[in-house]
Amino acid sequence: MNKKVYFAGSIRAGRVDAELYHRMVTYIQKTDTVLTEHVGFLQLKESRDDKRIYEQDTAWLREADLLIGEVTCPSLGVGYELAYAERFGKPCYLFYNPKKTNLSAMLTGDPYFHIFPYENEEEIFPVLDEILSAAQ
Ligand code: 6K6
Repeated sequence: MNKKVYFAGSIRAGRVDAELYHRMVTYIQKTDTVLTEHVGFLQLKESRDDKRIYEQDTAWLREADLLIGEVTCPSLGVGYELAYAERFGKPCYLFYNPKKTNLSAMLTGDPYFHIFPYENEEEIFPVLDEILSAAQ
């Protein structure tokens, strides 16, 4: 309860799953704090102040209790965030739909990451409950 969650999902790499991100962020916000709720916004006001984005996001990663990512849409930014979170010892829980993507071996091959393949979106929410109710 009331964990600080860094939610990671594709932005410049494509917004095909933005509605799913929105539903996941809204679900997490029922019990916990999402530091990066903008990832789930349906209308993005894209900023080009990239230095500010990098500095804010890396500060939030250091502040977060855990990272939850939806990684079906491959994103360089999300990949960077995962390596950064691992470096700072933040637990990382990753969801993806294997019917839509072949996840990188750099994630599936790294036992640090907790990876949850799903076929239907409804499978995600009970797993989120378990993740968020576990003591860190
Ligand atoms: C404003 C509102 C929504 O987005 C913006 C401006 N852009 C970004 N703001 C904050 N974080 C960002 C932005 N662009 C990328 N990121 C971070 O990288 C997010 O935390 C995502 O998890 C990840 C996405 O990387 P790309 O490579 O797909 O953009």
